[in-house]
Amino acid sequence: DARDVPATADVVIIGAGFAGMYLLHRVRDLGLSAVTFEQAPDVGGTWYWNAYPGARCDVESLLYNYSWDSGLRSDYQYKWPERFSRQPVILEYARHVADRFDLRRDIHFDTRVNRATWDEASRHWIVETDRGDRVRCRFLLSAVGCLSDSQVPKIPGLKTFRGDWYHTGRWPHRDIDFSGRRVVQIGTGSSGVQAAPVIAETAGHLTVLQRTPQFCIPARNAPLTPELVDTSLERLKDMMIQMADRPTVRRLWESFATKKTFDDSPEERQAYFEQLWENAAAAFPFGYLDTMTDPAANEEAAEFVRGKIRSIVQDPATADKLLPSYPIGTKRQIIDTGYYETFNRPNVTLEDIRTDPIERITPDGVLLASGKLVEADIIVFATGFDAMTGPIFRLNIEGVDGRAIQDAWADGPQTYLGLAVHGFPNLFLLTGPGSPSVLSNVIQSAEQHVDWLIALLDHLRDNGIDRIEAEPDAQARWTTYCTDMANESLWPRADSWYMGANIPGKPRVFMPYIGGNALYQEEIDEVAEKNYEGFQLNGATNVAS
Ligand code: NA7
Repeated sequence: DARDVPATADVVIIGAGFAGMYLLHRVRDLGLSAVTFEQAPDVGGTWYWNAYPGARCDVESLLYNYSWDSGLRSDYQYKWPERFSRQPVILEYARHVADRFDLRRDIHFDTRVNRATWDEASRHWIVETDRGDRVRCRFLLSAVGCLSDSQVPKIPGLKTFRGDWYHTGRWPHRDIDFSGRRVVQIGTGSSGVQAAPVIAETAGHLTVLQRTPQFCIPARNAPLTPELVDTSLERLKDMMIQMADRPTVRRLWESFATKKTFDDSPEERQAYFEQLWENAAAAFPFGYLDTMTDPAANEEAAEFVRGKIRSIVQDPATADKLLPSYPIGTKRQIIDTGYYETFNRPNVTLEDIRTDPIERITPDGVLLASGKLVEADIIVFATGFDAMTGPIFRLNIEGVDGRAIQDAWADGPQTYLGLAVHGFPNLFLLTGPGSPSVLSNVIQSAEQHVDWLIALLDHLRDNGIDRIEAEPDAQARWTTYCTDMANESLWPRADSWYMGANIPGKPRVFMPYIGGNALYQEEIDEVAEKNYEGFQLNGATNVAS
């Protein structure tokens, strides 16, 4: 094999997105040997795969980048072209980081890990790939991301379709020409809401098939002029501080708001919602302290947005179909650029497939239960991901006594700190279930996990410890704690991917930690300070490597 994959390493890292790249950099600094496998032909993770039209980050560019290298951050500060970066810009940034820190020499691209087996005798993981590689390592570090297992729903007849079809999360890296063509888009999450306005610009006709209407808040994207950078940095300063240094923030929503919904008079409330509509973007549901906890308060915010939809969309029947009914903020908050306006175009139609579901796909398009055939040259699946657990299951991890992680998590994911799993020693999950990653700026979450993990690896080495495993009690306590915290809020009330609700048969468990990065930092630091309380640390009885 000319690929030169070492047979042993201290660490195997899976994934070269933003979590994996930083991890590789730090692991090397520690003087440990690392092998990184990446299924894509390049770095970037999510930002490699989601190359669909309109793909854009919903966190501001000035926040959505690494903070661990001040030179890197300041070099880029005035380079981000827009307030919210487009996918190619972020991918370019990831490539720059890989080159700047010479990461590529330890990354094996186009290589998917398809098996990882714990060997108790030697206290090693044995990692295998689809290219026939086999590496023994002490620590297995998964940086596979939360939204990387794209899902094309099992709709009968897709194979018979005569046109082309694509999933937003596996978009080809070439131009797809929509001009004059009949496009059917299935799905109206963040991806669908970004894609539809862009596809509609050139398509002959676009039909959006909507299962659940969504609340979208205007992104207010804009070019980042030097002046805007300066004012934005001033505006975001608090947020940067809150994320890093404000452990007094006990809950995510407390970082943004100071007052409750009914503290304001109806007129004050209306005026405040207008302000949030103009400025808040994804923070809209956190404008008041109680939007995410009190159903009546939530309904005020929701009804305000419904009013906006009614006023933007000209055809009342279409506007009606677009009105969401779940508590606002409990599905991932979507920010948009011209989504509702798109339905005012003459070449765009909305079909409500909740009332008239998809029957099957035919050679000519999508057939609905009513017998209506929506003709298509191209089908775009913006149907999302098997979130959080999907990418981990695809690794086929077998822990102590050959137990598969799928079996350990049959009733939903159980972790300690969102990082470790009982029965799977020396395995760490970056941005895993039970961590704040998907309810935060995921780059910050990844940095938080990497920094903590690097300190741990250092500690283990210094103390000659070659086996670390989450204790079952600590894991049970953490899982219950996360669930209880979520149940204080309205989050579990929506059928969201946070709940596993988008995947047929997936256990309905609220997977993320909703406390936010600051509280979480406090908690994981405390565990470290107490000599990694909740972990079983074994002495080096068998240092075989
Ligand atoms: P999402 O947010 O999971 O959205 C997927 C969309 O596809 C959503 O509208 C789903 O409707 C719809 N969907 C999923 N399966 C089907 C089937 N079988 N039939 C019809 N419609 C379906 O994924 P995105 O890629 O948009 O965004 C993922 C995250 O990336 C996002 O939250 C940000 O964090 C970035 P549903 O609402 O389930 O009824």
